[in-house]
Amino acid sequence: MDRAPAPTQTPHVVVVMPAYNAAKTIERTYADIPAGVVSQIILVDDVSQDATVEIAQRLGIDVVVHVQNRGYGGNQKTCYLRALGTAADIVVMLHPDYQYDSRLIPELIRPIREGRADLVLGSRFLDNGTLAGGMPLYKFVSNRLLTLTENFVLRQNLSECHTGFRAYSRRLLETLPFILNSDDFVFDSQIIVQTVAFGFAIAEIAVPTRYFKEASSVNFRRSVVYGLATLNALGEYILDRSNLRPSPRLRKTLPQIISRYHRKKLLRLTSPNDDEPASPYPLSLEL
Ligand SMILES: Nc1nc2c(ncn2[C@@H]2O[C@H](COP(=O)(O)OP(=O)(O)OP(=O)(O)O)[C@@H](O)[C@H]2O)c(=O)[nH]1
Ligand SMILES: [Mg+2]
Repeated sequence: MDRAPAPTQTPHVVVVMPAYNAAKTIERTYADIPAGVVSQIILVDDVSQDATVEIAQRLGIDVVVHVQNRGYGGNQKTCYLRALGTAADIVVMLHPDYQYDSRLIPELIRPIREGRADLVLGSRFLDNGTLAGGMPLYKFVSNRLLTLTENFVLRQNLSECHTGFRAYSRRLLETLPFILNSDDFVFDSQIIVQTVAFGFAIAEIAVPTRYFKEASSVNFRRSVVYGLATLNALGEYILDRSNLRPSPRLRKTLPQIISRYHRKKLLRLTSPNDDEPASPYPLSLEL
């Protein structure tokens, strides 16, 4: 895809936090978000069994509450729909478990601001502190192997495809049909595959690795399921590109799969045939 010209004005940056039992860490995560860079913070709670919602509300964060547990990917779908319902130019996904250093948000969004990329990944593998930061050895090895496979299949040169600290341009979120993705953790891998399939550029910045008890709930079994599901997402890409099994997830755009009525309200990328003007923000949509 052609690079968008570098925006001259300060972009409207919205941080979304997919939350699940984040009461012990949300305050620290919030405190580190740099003032003056972020216009709005949205937390989507996926039926936490602790005080996540109350604490987030007290901090002044915009909170969306799921009444049913939807999973990590389902949570992100609500995050991005909500973000698109605001005036966001750039959307940052930040885990509320204090695993990623939110002070790096200005660095994370820079490649998008400069028109160099539409997806930026905060990589824990660009410096040498990954194991020292506490990443379990089995996660380190499987992350490396999966990332190598993803680079090979997707023809990329990324150091880590499995980070939870990411920035997206609005036009990327308005294009990828992310609501067709999994509700589980593999959502993150599917977004990368879609980003490549739709021809957007990916950039990386280095972020420190930070593991501690509250920051990590994914155990060995869930990691294996995630790894296999990621390989499946790559298989889907290969079959689609070779025309053996076309995949709507890799071909249909978001405007093609949401209703015309909502499309006009939610998306800035309106089609030339759309006659009515887009509605003003804010809009509160979820699946
Ligand atoms: N919606 C939802 N979110 C979850 C669930 N389990 C974990 N999360 C969220 O998903 C994110 C990632 O999960 P973590 O447990 O932190 O994963 P991790 O072990 O740190 O993963 P790695 O960094 O890859 O090692 C966090 O923001 C959690 O709040 C769940 O069942 N539902
Ligand atoms: Mg974590």
